Amino acid sequence: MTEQQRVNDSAKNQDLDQYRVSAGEDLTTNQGVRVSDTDNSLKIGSRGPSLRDDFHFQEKLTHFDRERIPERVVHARGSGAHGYFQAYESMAEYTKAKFLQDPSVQTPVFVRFSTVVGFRGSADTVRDVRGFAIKFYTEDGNYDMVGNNIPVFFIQDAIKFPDLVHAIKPEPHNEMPQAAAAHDNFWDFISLTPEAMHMIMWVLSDRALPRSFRMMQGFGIHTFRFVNDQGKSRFVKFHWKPMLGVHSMVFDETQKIGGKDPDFNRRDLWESIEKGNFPEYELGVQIIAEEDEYKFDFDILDPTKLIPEELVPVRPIGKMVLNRNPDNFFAETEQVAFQPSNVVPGIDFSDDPLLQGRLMSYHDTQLHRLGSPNFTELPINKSLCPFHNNQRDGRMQMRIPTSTVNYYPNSLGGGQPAPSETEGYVHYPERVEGQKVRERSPSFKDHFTQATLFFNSLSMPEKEHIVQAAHFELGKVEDKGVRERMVNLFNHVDHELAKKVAMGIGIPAPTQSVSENHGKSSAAISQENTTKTAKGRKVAILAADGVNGEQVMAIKTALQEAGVQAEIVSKFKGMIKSADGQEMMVDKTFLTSASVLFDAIYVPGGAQSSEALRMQGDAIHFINEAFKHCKPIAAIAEGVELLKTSDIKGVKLSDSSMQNDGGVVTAKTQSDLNGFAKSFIEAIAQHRFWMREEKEKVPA
Ligand code: HDE
Repeated sequence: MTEQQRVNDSAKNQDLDQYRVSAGEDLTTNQGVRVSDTDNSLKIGSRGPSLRDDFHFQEKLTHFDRERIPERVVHARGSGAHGYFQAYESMAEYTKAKFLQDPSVQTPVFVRFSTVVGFRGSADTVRDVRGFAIKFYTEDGNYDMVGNNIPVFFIQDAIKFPDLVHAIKPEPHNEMPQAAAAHDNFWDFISLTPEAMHMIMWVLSDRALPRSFRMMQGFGIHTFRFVNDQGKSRFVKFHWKPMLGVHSMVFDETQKIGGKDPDFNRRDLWESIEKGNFPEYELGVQIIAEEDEYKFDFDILDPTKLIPEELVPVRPIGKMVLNRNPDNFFAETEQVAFQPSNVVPGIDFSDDPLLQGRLMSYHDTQLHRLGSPNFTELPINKSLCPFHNNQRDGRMQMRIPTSTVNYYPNSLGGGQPAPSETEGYVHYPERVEGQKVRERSPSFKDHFTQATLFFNSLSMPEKEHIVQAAHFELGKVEDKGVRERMVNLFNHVDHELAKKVAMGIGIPAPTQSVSENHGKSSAAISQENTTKTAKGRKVAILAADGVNGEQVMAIKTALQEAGVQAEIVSKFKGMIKSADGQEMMVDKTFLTSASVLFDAIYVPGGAQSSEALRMQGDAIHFINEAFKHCKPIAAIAEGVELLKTSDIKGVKLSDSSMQNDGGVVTAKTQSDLNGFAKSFIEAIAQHRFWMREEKEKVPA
């Protein structure tokens, strides 16, 4: 079966088909009455007052007046995609979840990626956590895995969530800043909430600036349970690993993209799917036996902790492929309603107090947002398997229940619908005892060991990015007391880190460390250790009339073969003519694009082209900026001469044979175009050349 057939064959796709409507031919009212004129309201005389008789005008405006629903209180900005999940092998030993039994079964999924803090129209590339929510339409009902791209959370108890969100959202008096944590209220709250420090380290790291939704991890965060058909339970943590590796951008770049293309991540997801470059993620699990619940030096119910992969390896159990864009943003991506409480037999909850609160909050928020308990009947939310119960009426009931009884038990309806003795969901009969208390477990008290573990696990450039991010975030905090308290908290994580942070935010460096750094690390945490591939990247080819056609086409073809998209960027849209007379289409101009929207740049030769670009400040800026952001740059022949006129420093440019110095691949001649392309593609796979950051910065 081809991928396209598979997409069309998906059970959910077929299910959605009954709801799809085309634009139609004749314009009608919502009652189906054909409309004769939709541009002029009904009036007495062409300059006279409008008439109440104009039912079309009234319907058109009143519908328009009600077109907005409350945006999500968090995760308002999101992008969705359809796809499927397929298990690698049967997981029957661990769980009876039907979608994890048979490796030949493809379970339809709908995924929504999101930022957390910004409003629905905010920029994609802000420093923030990303939501990673999946609805599995399984044969046993819908299962929602509502996770994030960071494996831990800010707080340990759901009762603090409104405070956290109030603090991070724009301030209440002036509604500033938008989609940013860099303000007094947030850091005030954090400086008084030491349990957040592990999460804060992740949020200040490159993880909060994903290059693409296709290149970020997902985590269930909480500990859940797998339960098999014998009723045996094991604890489980969920991980999604992107097949393209985990990659990020630099903060300066993301801030610029916020203006150049606020839809950057959404567009990337959409275009990749349209082009058939389907995003893929592997689902992995960490499984912990019940008897091992207490064997760690942290509590597995504490959502501010991860389980290092060195202690419990992640076992890959299946793959998710996203292969279809939604037909309609509102009907699907906006109306989709995720709930961590949507589980299927074989998956159960733990007593994590953050998870426990979420089990209530999501249902509540959907009732508010979508306005009726019948939101489960919206096409995107409807389970693929039938559902029957006596919860019937309420706003916008879409179905027509035909049974004359609506209660249980009944005899008049043949006793149906009746609970299923064999297939019904049975909650894991966990034994619990204790007194009612408002307390935090003493096992939740250590807030710094894993924050330090995270910091220790990073490469030098990643550590440096944390310091810079802290300088930015806390640099925007007016209140000195808040900044002092934050330095104190960083001092609990790592003394050297605290000193560096203090230096940039006008606070005296702490003179003593609070506790010795334990020196432990976990390799899986650093993005340096991720999959590295050129696949899925985007390259700008800078060119003007007189460019060397062969040098453009040969490299473009090689890039495409490696799964890299290449676009010609020039001064004007339209066509340029190469030195050998080929007409080449310009994809973007220096006005409609920017280096920040590409992963790498290539400057082919051609004396006339090189000279024209030299005279264009925008072209030179393009090169400087890409260099500043540590991106691979390739140039050949006269293209190398152009690089020499830019501000890039500290790398050797070829005067004879081909060379790659710190991600700048240059060749004086085109004697080995294949080798040149290979070297450039290897550089693209490296993603960034951080050593440039240690040197003097290029102005851009
Ligand atoms: Fe959410 N969260 N959350 N959250 N969350 C919502 O539900 C909430 C938390 C996450 O694309 C809301 O439908 C509480 C952790 C995602 O539609 C709301 C707590 C994690 C999405 C809500 C948390 C998440 C949401 C707002 C503290 C990662 C977007 C709109 C206990 C495991 C789903 C909505 C989408 C959305 C409540 C913390 C992930 C208000 C009370 C931890 C991915 O119900």
